[in-house]
Amino acid sequence: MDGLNVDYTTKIPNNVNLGSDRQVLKALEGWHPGYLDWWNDMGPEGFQESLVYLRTAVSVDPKGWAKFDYVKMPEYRWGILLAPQEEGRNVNFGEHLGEPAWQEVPGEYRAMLRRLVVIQGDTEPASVEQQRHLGKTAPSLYDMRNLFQVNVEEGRHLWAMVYLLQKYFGRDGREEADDLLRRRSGDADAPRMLGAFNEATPDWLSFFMFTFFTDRDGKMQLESLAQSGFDPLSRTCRFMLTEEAHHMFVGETGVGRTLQRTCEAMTAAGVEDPYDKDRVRSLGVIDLPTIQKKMNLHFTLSLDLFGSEVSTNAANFYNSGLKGRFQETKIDDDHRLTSATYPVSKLIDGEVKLVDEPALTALNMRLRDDYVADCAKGVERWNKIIEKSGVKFRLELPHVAFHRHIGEFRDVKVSPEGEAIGEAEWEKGKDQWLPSKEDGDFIEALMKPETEPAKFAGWIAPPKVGIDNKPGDFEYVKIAA
Ligand code: BYC
Ligand code: FE
Ligand code: FE
Repeated sequence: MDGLNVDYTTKIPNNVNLGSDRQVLKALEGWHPGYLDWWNDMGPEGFQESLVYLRTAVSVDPKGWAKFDYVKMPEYRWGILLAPQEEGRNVNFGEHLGEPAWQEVPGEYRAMLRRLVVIQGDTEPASVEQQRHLGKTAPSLYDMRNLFQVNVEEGRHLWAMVYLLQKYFGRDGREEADDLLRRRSGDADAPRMLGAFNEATPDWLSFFMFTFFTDRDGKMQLESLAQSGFDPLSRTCRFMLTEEAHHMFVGETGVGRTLQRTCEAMTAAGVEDPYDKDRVRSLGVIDLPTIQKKMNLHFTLSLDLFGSEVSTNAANFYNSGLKGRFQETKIDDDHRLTSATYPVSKLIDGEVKLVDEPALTALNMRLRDDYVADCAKGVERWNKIIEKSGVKFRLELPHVAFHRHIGEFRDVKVSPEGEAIGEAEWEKGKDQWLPSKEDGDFIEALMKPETEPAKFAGWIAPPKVGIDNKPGDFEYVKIAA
């Protein structure tokens, strides 16, 4: 049964032959109740009894894995789904280049690999925790369904990492799996591991920015881990990436629809100046400069997720064959990087400059560059929406040195244009560059739920097409009284 179709006869749906892997099945079944407790406590608040039109994977075949139906979220069949094993797959980079990919954990890399799996696993439940209050302010049933789809899939991503921990890391793997349910986003004593996953996601514009920018870090990291010489990790990440695409779709179209609605309202009311905040806001839509500020915040929080520009951890991950580069196998070089260099941005005499560093230690920087290029394409698609409406405004990604907490720029204040500035200038500018308390209050006041089919809150345009080709008045969530 290790293959395309998913076995639904065991309690935990899977395509990894859990039925004949009793020990791992038992460990997972032992973890399951704690997971459900966590989901009920920390998952979408107020909607656990509602019927949600969700897709569930029934096969990992690219054409057939999505099946849509109404389910109550706690009854969603979270499964263990790996992309099919590729015959004769090798380690494709680092010291072990050309050796057969590992089906078991190489002893010497055990600790490093476990750490990577735990960090990846930790982000998944964290995002569910961050988003748990959003159901109550959903701008439509369509959006509510998308939120819940993202949430159950992040839950499944946690299962994916827990499977690796329990199958390949024995006792300490089981302890790590328990700890993944113990930490909490934003908790003072037991926070989630990475910075961005302890931030609040207070409103729907944040949610859309998060799924655009932070889930896109997820995409880049999963792409790098999908290159792993540890084959089970690679296969798991390859399947997770198929789900990730929908998360980024939710973010991109969510922001796009917000922009569209703002521009439509401005045009209809004859407001030409996008900076005339009071008039734009009086139309019940989010002014474009505020959307830019939200973008600045979520972009920079996500840049921090790439770690330091120069990192020996990253070099070690690569040398060991555990974590590759974005699209490693498509890159035309030696895949060892023993003598190559890569330009890294650094602060020198108050100016941001590119300095060549050994390519091995610059891998975080390289992945971040690939990420920024991917983000920039999405931002241009947003700009097209604004342009088409005739409104004169452009969104721009801020400089990578702006508002950073990790790496080269964490101790300096830099403007969105990339100029090093003093504390006083920062204080003066920050409310124009990042969402202020007042911006947050305004957006919060707009977040009135819309729960009637076919209706949308006034600050966001309806989508062009429904999910699963459903008509506009489809009841995506049947809210339990
Ligand atoms: N916050 O050499 P450095 C996703 C720590 S998102 C706090 O600079 P390294 C998702 C670091 O751990 C993808 N701490 O960095 C999205 C290290 O600590 P130790 C998640 C940080 O290790 C949306 C020290 O600083 N997956 O899937 O090269 C919804 C020095 O580290 C941070 C992964 O990240 C931070 N931001 O790179 C749901 C993939 N950054 O060792 C899900 C796995 C660094 O001194 N993780 N530190 O104690 C990795 O590959 C790496 O751990 C990182 C950091 C890229 C995150
Ligand atoms: Fe995920
Ligand atoms: Fe995601």
